[in-house]
Formats: sequence, C-alpha cells, structure tokens
Amino acid sequence: MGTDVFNKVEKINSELFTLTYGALVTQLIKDYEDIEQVNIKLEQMGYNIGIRLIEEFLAKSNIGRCADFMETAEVIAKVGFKMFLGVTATVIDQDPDKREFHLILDDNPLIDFVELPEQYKHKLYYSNILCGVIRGALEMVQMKVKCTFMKCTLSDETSSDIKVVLEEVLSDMIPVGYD
Ligand code: MYR
Repeated sequence: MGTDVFNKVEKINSELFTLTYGALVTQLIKDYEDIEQVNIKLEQMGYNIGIRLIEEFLAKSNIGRCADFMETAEVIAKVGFKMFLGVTATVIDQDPDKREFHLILDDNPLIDFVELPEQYKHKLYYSNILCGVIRGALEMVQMKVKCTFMKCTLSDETSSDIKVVLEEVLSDMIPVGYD
C-alpha cells in the first residue's frame, strides 16, 4: 500500500508538471501572437534553466568530463533526461566529425494530454524549452551548441527529434563543477 500511495503522488506530481507547462505555453501564445516568438521565448526560458541545472546535474550524477561530443550525447540522453524528465532519449545520426547528433525522445511527459490545434502544427515547437535547457547546460561546460526541434509528434510527425550541433568549444571558461 505504501508503494501504491507513493506511485499515486508521483503520478499527480508528473501530471501537475505537465499541466503547468501547458499553462505556460498557453499564456505565451496569448502574450505573443507570433508563434515564432513563442518558440524563441520557450528556448530562452530553457536556456536560463539549463545554465543553473547543470550544477545539480554534475553534483548528482558524479559524471566527469566526456571524452568527446558523442559521449556527451549519450550522457544527455540517458542520464540528463532521466534525471529531470524521468525518461530517456535515443541518440541517432551522429555525424563522422562528431559534431552533430539527433535526440529522439522515446517519451515526453511535457506533451502528455496535449493536442495541438491545426493552426499550430509544424509552427509551434511546444517542447522547445528542452532545446534551451540543453544549450544552457552545455554552455556551462564549455560547449556552445545550436539545438533545434526538427520533428514533433504533436504535429503528427513520426517522432520528436531534437538536433544538436556543436558550434564551438569555449576554452577560456572554467566549467561549472570542474574548478
Ligand atoms: C562534460 O563535461 O563533458 C560532461 C557534459 C555533460 C553534460 C550533460 C548535460 C545535461 C543536460 C540535461 C538536459 C536535460 C533535459 C531535460
């Protein structure tokens, strides 16, 4: 029974989280009529979260420096997503130069119960906050990346796909957790 109550509380927390995020996106759509501005705002909010969240990530995960960007990809997909969203992602399409990969979201709690009205499909990147979180977190460990939502199941596409491209390795900063 104890476990049962715990599971119910967990489920309610996760539903509250999903609904709160939905309310945030809805409010942004009201505030900015232009959907592209909503995408930008969500990404910026995520960035501000990401630059803070990396410290908690490094402290809790005890993960050291990754050997290369592809290892970073796996760490984000399997450890980062699990820690903050309770799900994992799959890394695909790593390029031979090891500067680019795609994350396929196996499951995305942000979009539970969400249905996009037709006029927003292929325009609104509802979970774009995740792109910002990844960009902010990686910037704090010296990797400047560009992160783009390529596909979204809410727009009837086959998967939710985030592309991450390494643009620059910032070397003159002491990364968080390594000082
Ligand atoms: C390194 O310094 O090479 C290790 C880098 C690990 C970065 C991991 C970033 C975690 C980002 C979590 C994203 C969660 C999205 C919900």
